[in-house]
Amino acid sequence: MLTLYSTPESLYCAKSRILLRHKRARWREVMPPGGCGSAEYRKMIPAGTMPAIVDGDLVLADSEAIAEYLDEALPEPPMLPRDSGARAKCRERSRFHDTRLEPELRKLFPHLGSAGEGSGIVVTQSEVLNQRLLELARLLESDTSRDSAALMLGDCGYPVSFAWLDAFTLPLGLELEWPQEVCDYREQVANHAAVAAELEAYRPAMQAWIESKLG
Ligand SMILES: N[C@@H](CCC(=O)N[C@@H](CS)C(=O)NCC(=O)O)C(=O)O
Repeated sequence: MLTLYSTPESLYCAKSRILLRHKRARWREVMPPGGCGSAEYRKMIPAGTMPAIVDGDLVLADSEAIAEYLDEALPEPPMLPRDSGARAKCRERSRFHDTRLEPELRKLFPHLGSAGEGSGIVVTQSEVLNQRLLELARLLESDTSRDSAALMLGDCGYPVSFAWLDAFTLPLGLELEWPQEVCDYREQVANHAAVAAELEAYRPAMQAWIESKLG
């Protein structure tokens, strides 16, 4: 059985679990030995990041590398389109999440409990995140190859990042404007059983983390 190294509140582990659930995979979850980033964990995973998987002899980190591997190892249902152009657009959507949207959300994590409405970081990140949401809207709008009924590899990071944005809005006083395209996309993705199940399981861990920071 596949092993997933994870912690309950890790956003990228939730991304991997959405994929595992959609593929109806069997897996077990363990915490990184010695904790995330520990010397012990780094002996196995040089970057020290989660998620990481062990599948037989294969030890693999990075949610995107894991997603591509799982889509090949567990081909049903396919989570990359057949057409090469559509496949590339799907990967572009995935990378937009990992390299453009989530890193801006991540900048808020250290400020929960200390920053609030109107503080510099919140004003700056509200602006940047609104820009990213607009860019995502344009990306979705211009992608005529996307099958809005199917859950694809490029969709798996978004539900959890959207949930974090919601959860941060009140305590931090974030001022977000959600473009209609993004709202529609969010609803389409959330309708998949794998996403709904992961969000239901993940939200308590996310809330517990937030409450631990708010004190
Ligand atoms: N690009 C990586 C990012 C993974 C990542 O940053 N994971 C966080 C947890 S959500 C982590 O391991 N943080 C601890 C660290 O960077 O040492 C991926 O997609 O797997």
